[in-house]
Amino acid sequence: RKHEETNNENLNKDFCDFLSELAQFEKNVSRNIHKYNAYRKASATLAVHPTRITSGAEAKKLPNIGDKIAKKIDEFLQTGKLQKLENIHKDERSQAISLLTRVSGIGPSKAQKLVEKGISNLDDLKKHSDLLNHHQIIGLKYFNDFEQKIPRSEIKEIEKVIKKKIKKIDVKYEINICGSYSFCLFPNRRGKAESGDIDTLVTHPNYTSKNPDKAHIDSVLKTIVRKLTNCGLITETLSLGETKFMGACQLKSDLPMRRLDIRFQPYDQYYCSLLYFTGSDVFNQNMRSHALEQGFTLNEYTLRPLGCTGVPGEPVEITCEEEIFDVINYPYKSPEERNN
Ligand code: DCP
Ligand code: MG
Ligand code: MN
Repeated sequence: RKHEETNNENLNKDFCDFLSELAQFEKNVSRNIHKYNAYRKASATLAVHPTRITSGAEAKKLPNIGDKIAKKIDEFLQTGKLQKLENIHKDERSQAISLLTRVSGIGPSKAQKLVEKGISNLDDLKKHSDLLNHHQIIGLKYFNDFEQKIPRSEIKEIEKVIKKKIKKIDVKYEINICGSYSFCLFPNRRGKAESGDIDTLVTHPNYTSKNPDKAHIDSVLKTIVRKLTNCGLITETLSLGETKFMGACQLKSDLPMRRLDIRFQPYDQYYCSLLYFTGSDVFNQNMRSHALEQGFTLNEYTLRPLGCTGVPGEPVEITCEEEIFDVINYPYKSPEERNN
């Protein structure tokens, strides 16, 4: 398999690490989504750069790296650290918010509110479970489990169970495990890929957005979740709607609980969903901006042309992923190449 042969060592991993940490800080503490995106994109650029960067000036020639990040690279090269991160590490409020956002279901805004109530660690949080919803309570319960990366081999096993159980309901279901499993996000030398969760996309030719059998669609995902719960794979439901399930699963009792996402999408929107759910998120952002430049709006459901007034027209009919790239004149990239 291609991903297992990939031998791209990230020669700029130390830069990527501090950029990712800065990104997380901007997202969770400062809540500056623009800076978050800037750091994420810079990190993604450096992660695939084939040579070791030796100066900020050299980095600045690459896409997504401007003056400020170039300066940080110089500072890191000269001092081995970043003063900005040193300061963040010393700041108790920042540390508390960062920790709490690692609980599944707790976002930056909730974390901030909790910290304002004097909650700064997981023990405090356990004592105040009255302030948490069901998702957050389960997120706290399985904090350590959910933090552990899932080996590719385990996802393969879970994939088999999911496919078998869903196909048993109806063989016409199409099931795809997407997200970071679909490619190697940051392949290491041994090609061991790991994922944060399991992203499952499900569709069925009888369900299209034009012919929505409302009542029936409503029961589809619930039936799937019930079957997967009854067979012991799904252990917790965090949220369950018509098209989106968030929960936990466990392959064997001696393995950690894993985060499982399932999406049920109409057949005619399947390829836009597949593209979206395959990611990465940075890749999606870049592709969407390119689509806009070409006069199209792309989201997880449809690709639509923008009229001169900027109003989206009827969705373009899409029958495979490649077609989406074609329509917006974007060079095709296989999932392995969609890291940024
Ligand atoms: N996605 C996106 N923008 C977001 C969140 C998600 O475009 N803000 C898309 C791209 C992701 C996919 O959904 O690849 C799945 O989301 P995950 O959060 O599960 O991310 P990954 O699967 O890529 O990484 P991980 O291994 O951490 O699960
Ligand atoms: Mg994922
Ligand atoms: Mn996910």
